[in-house]
Amino acid sequence: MSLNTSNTPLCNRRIMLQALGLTVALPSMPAFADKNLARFSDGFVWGVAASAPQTESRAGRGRSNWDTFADTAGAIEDGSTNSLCTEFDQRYPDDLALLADAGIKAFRFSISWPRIQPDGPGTPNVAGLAFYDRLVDAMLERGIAPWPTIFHWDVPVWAGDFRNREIAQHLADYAAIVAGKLGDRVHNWIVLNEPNSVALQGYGTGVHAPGLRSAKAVFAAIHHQNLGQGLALQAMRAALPAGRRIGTTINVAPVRPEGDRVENEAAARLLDTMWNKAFLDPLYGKGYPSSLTPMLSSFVQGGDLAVIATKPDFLGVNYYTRIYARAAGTAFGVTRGEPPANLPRTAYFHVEPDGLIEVLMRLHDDYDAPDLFVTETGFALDDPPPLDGVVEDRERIGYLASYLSAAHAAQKQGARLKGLFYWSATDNWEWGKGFTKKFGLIHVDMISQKRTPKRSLAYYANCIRHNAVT
Ligand code: IFM
Repeated sequence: MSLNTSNTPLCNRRIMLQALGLTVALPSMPAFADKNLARFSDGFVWGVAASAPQTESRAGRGRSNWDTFADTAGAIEDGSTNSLCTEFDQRYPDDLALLADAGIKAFRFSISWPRIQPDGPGTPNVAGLAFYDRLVDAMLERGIAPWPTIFHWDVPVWAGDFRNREIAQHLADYAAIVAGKLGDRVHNWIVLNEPNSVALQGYGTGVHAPGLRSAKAVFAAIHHQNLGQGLALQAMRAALPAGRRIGTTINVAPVRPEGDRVENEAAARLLDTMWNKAFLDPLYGKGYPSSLTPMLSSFVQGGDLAVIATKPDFLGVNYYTRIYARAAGTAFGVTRGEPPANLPRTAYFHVEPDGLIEVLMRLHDDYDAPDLFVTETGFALDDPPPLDGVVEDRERIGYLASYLSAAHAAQKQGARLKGLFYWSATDNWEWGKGFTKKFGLIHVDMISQKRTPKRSLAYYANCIRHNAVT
């Protein structure tokens, strides 16, 4: 089945998105008169996001779980590996210059754990820390606030995996080292990225590292990531100067039943519990959902839930699309179903801007109205090749406008939304999909490593200038 929507006329998509109650400006249309712009609150943080294992090369770091996975025949869709990615570790000055020119105010990147502790726990790699030192300084020099994520999925091989409880303390020790080194200049931190993706896709469906397919391993990975999150947050608070903010990021998705089969409704409730509530509920002091207790009880020790409930200063939300659930004879009784056929689709996910309002309001209503940042949202498209120094990605602009409008609508409805980071700064290595999915505001030719800005970067720059959806 083709996921390409490039044949859908822009005007049809605009009508469809307007039907969802969202204001959409497509690039071919004149911008709203200034007074009508949907403005965000003052101080709204406009950023871009990326991660070390998707952009940095392997040079100068230890081996990771994702190296092992990527080197396994057949694991990566296009047969690529992560050995070079976008060579961000060498080329970051060029990337930062393009982002600074566009007025990007914040860069969410991740620290590579195997670069800091290549061979084992304890003493860190001086050269690895020095690299992030330079990177942070390079951002600050260009007026870009660094927003590091401590753990964006790359585990050093020596640390094992999340079936084992010890990894939680290893993660906290590593987090404290990084916070101690960069905390004088870095004001905002994110501990984990999407522990739900790691648990379900890495330990359940096996499409991500470490490639396991085991229900028991999923529950171990849920609990040991939650525990590592709490321990790391405590260790970082102790290592950082006062006033620093530490959040954590979860990929929060509304889960809907596929079609109208009644058994899919229970499947959707179960998937919502595992995907969203297994992480959010204990983080906000509600403990684990009771339906999961039997599967988690062998992993939970006295005091764990109090550690996990260490409250972050903000919650990072990655939102791309809703998830559809279908009842199935799998170990979990549920599998991922198909979205309604009429939804527009990018080259990867389908497009549901109103789901972002749903997510942000749910977090506001159910989890103590936390400060929220959309730490990722973005669109993989089959972009045209660069022509005369630019990539004309008009479709991305339309989708981005609709998601920004949704974020704005949630802010108007009371969600304490403080910023948004587009995924991703550049095209990069999309895990098991290799280089086939291109999310960037900047095109990267993966052979020559040449960077070319896309039209969407200029669009995003314009939104930043007006602090509004334009
Ligand atoms: O590329 C990923 C990122 O690493 C985590 N969130 C989803 C993105 C797109 O699939």
